[in-house]
Amino acid sequence: MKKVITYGTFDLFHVGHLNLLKRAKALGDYLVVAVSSDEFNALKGKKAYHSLEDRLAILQAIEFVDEVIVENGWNQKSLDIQNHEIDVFVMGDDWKGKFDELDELCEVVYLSRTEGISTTKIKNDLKEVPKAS
Ligand code: C2G
Repeated sequence: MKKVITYGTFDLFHVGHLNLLKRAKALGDYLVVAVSSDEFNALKGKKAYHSLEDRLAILQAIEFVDEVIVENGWNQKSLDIQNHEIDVFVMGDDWKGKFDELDELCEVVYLSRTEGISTTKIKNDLKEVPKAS
């Protein structure tokens, strides 16, 4: 069984996240998704709209996601890869080059991001919507 892992906040879940997860799963047979805790997001300078509990529930409901774990910090990836016997580490290419050192443990793949959508764009676009009178 070929195991794949990917990491992210997955806040305001959108088609860019879905495309990434679908393509990550297509690289193997089993997909582990590590979801950033609220505390770790604070370290990343992000504040998710949805709680970790809700973000975990959404990912667990995706049929092709096989396992969901929590990401508590930058440095757990190599341990996760070893503990979960991961064959492929996947991230969107906004992270290209950032995790190359993991290629000592498994294949490292950066997939192109889905253009035109992001959690930040959703938040900004909604700010501009005139309030219903
Ligand atoms: N993504 C994408 N296309 C988009 C938006 C996001 O392919 N339009 C990908 C990102 O490249 C990432 C994943 O979806 O691989 C999750 O994105 P975020 O939730 O923004 O995660 P991020 O804050 O990048 O956290 O240790 C790694 C970090 O936890 C990654």
